[in-house]
Amino acid sequence: MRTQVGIVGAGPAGLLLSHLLHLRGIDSVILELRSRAYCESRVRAGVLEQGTVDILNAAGVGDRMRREGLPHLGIELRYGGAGHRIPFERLVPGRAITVYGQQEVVKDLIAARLEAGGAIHFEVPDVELHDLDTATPSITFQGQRLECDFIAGCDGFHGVSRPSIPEGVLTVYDRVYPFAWLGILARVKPSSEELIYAATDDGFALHSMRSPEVSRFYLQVPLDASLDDWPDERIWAELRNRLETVPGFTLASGPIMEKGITPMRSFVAEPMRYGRLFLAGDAAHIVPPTGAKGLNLAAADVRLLAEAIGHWYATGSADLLDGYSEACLKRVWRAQHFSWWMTTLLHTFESDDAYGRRLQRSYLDYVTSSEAAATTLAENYVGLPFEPFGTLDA
Ligand code: RFL
Ligand code: PHB
Repeated sequence: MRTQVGIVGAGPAGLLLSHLLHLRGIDSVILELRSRAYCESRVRAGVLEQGTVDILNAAGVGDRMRREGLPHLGIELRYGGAGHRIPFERLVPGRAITVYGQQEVVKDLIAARLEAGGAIHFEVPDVELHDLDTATPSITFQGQRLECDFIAGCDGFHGVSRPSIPEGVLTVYDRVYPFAWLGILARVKPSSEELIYAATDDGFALHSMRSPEVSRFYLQVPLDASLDDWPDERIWAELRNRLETVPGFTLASGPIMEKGITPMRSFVAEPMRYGRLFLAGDAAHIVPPTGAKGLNLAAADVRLLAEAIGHWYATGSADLLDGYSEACLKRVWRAQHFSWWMTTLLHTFESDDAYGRRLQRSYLDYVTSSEAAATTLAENYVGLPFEPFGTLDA
């Protein structure tokens, strides 16, 4: 088998890349470990930056997102017995976020790829990458060989692409946090119109949503927490404890449809390239979800990768391919800092002494009282504008 771009992974990065390449007349084949049903039901991110919404709309896959997505013009920071709104409409006029589940983005992209005759192979277990430092890289799986001009490693943090790069090529930067997030999806009307990021002495909680009937919540839990320790009643009690901290707010509960625990980690591998293999999305970098940046970074990476590969086919020049990693990493590091900062601002660190807790409180007070500090949060949260790259405008 032969294709122009072999893509490992049918998450948001791989699917969107395949679609953006298709719009440029470039052929690709996606190889995915899991089933289509699994990919379409994996509950993860929910917050799309303005730039991500723009990419999906420009690519013609934004119809359902425009109908069902929930545009938000602010978030609430809740601590010390009061709520403080960060008003995007005043601080970053014209920019907003859209709450639309990652699995809905994945469904829309899979549908668009299949409708356009795109090749996605699901349930492919034994992908291996070969000859990455030559002009004829290839992928083998289930006794078959896929020959490519380029390979895109879009297979997430635990995929095969990054480990296929020889030892010594990548520099890895990472930080592991001493807690995890327990996330639930519940069939209940959201108790708030906007997302609530709540910092309490008992830990962080987040109130998010997916639709007028479905809410999404997260609780900071110990790193070694197990779902067995968290029956539904305990989850609701702890959510009430951390969210019902302002006068007049009561949290509605309902049947829990999904539960999961995610450790929190920051990670970057540089450069995001080895020969003809290009890494994109979680395969190259992950952030703790407090800043809601992971999916958005994946979309920003493949926007540049599609442009760089398109430029190579159109002109024969490798200039943009050579600039890909550096261009991505600039945005990646800004998001790394913002995600670390939001995590540090809002979580309880057992290692913190009383002095550390007072510093945290002082910074929260600053962010919620200073226009300058609130603008810093707002412009990072809604997503900084793209920089020019090739023919792509800012
Ligand atoms: P994905 O989505 O992990 O997709 C990788 C795909 O590769 C497949 N794969 C393989 N395929 C073939 N062969 C192999 N050997 C393979 N190994 C793996 C996998 O099955 C999968 O289908 O990576 P991608 O495309 O880079 O997308 C990244 C995002 O999924 C991720 O960054 C976000 O979900 C992070 N994230 C959030 N990001 C946001 O922008 N906003 C948010 O609000 C947000 N909230 C979150 C999050 C992630 C969370 N978890 C569970 C990690 C909330 C949570 C709780
Ligand atoms: C979500 O709705 O899943 C979500 C929202 C905001 C975050 C992380 C996750 O920071």
